[in-house]
Amino acid sequence: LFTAVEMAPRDPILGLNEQFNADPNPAKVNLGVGVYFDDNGKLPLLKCVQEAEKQLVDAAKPRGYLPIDGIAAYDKAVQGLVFGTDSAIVSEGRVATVQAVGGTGGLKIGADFLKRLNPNATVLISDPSWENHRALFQNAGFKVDTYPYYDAAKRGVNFDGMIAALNGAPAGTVVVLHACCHNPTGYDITPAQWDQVVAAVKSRNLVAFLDMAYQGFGEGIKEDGAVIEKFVAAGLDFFVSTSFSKSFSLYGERVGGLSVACASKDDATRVLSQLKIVIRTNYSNPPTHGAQIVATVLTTPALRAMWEEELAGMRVRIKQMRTALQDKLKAAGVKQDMSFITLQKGMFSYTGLSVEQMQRLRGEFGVYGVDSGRICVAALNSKNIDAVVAAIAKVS
Ligand code: PLP
Ligand code: TYF
Repeated sequence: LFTAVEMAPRDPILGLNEQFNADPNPAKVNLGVGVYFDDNGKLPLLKCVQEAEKQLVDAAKPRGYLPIDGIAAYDKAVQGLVFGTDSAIVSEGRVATVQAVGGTGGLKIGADFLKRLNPNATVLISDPSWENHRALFQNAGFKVDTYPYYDAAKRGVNFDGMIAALNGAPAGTVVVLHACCHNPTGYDITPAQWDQVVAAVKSRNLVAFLDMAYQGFGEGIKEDGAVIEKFVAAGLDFFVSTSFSKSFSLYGERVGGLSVACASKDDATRVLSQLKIVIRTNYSNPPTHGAQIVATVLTTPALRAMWEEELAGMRVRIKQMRTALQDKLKAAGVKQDMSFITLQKGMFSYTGLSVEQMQRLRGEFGVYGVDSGRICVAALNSKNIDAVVAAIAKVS
């Protein structure tokens, strides 16, 4: 049965992790995978999470099956975060939200539902995009193409190319958009450019699928979610996937969601019923623990305040690392203009370094980034930054 099974390629980013773990170099630094580490290089366990977990353990609740769409209080909290608790679309019941197995699970539920709804649509992802977008939508049965995004020469977004691609896309095309903190480049579009994207989606009858994996890592929870309001204000039906992997440092708990913004409560009710079929036929119902932590934190004012502060702490530390990286590279004699580092948002920086330079960083200095030139700024800290800067200066 299995003799003809071909060896599948490794995920380029997760594969890099394996290579890092196997490297005996004691000075090695992992800037590959998109994970936030604190200044001691440790994966944080947030205080708000520990506090919520204590409460949950003390309550010693039995573990029955959750509803197919997850914990109701969790879904409501996700809606509040994404659309605003007081928004009309939420109070009118026009959003269908389900708990999902991470942000990836949210994308996959949405992709499977869209495939039933719109089977011949093409999916457009940014060029470049998160490694998994293409494979996920392809495996859901879609043809996946790209819209221009990164302009290497300009060190920024090729917005003219992006908007032209959207304006040239046939009706029904699904457009996957990074709501904030673009992965892998770190370059976001401006609010005025978002207005143009919303207008193109509307006039061309496209389907927007917003991937929000880094809410709170750019400028703030509300600021990073502002783009959602623009799609709502335009009266569009659209999809939003949410991930709490990074913002709660709950990677392995797989906590995420999918929200579908609808024109009416009646639409939302029918959409929800279909999302539940997708879930039921995939994994029946979601796991309890992670979502219960997030629901507890988001609905308990003191814990929520604690979370917002801890999230702000992560955001501020990343920004400090960006400034330090930029300044130190200059001080180390790197001639190129590195001011783009502090213009980028979120966990990643496209450094503009070539494949050869990235490979030298890895081979000669044990500094692991992705071949594309992407480094995870959230893995820099006051102890490893000088070694990273010295290595980059040597290959520049
Ligand atoms: N979307 C983007 C853009 C990401 O960078 C990630 C990162 O992991 C995800 C989705 C998936 O999130 P999760 O780990 O919650 O599945
Ligand atoms: O881009 C990253 O590094 C993160 C983590 O298949 C990740 O989003 C990478 C690859 C993958 C799943 C998660």
